[in-house]
Amino acid sequence: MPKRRAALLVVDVQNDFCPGGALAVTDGDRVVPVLNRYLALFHRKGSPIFASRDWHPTDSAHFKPHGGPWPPHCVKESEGAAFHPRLTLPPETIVISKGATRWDDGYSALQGTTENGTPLPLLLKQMAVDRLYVGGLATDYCVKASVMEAIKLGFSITLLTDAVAAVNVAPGDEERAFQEMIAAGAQPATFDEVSQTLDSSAQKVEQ
Ligand code: VGL
Ligand code: ZN
Repeated sequence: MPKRRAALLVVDVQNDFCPGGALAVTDGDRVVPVLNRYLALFHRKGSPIFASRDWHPTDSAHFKPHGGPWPPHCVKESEGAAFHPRLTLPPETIVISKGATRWDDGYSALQGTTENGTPLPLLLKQMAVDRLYVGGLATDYCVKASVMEAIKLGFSITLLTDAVAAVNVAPGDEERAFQEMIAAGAQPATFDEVSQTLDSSAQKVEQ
């Protein structure tokens, strides 16, 4: 049997979703230091790391001026679409772009592709990844959409509850998003729990 493994998926930690950005999540940048700890942990374990980014064309139908619900944000190649400057992505990080065509909202990272067009689900299968540890922005949109789609596709999910932040268009959206993901099978965890789990599974392999 091929070796099954865990990977980290950092969702949309981009300037436009952080304070001062075009679609800022309240305190969105508070996820950065804790995600940096997860990034260091997965890097040290040699586990795959994926970072998704919203990567929209200027005329995206997902933008208000073109009939969508959102102010323009994360326009591909723009400063707003860049990863947060303090997010320390290791060099082996695989960047996944999504929402890159006019008609594609791209909420779920599982709809995204690598630079050369490989869809993320195909890549995960090729890499024998069976569990995704998911954190980032925003809990009630792209994190939720990514988690729900990954579960549908058969992946196990650990939701990094100390490394997500919500848009909260309506009060309580974050809480409802948590409930929906957990009801679908996502397992909530925080940094200490994840680091213990990864350390003990590494020991099991060695025995
Ligand atoms: C997102 C709204 C619009 C997200 C992306 O990354 O959660 N939210 N586009
Ligand atoms: Zn978007």
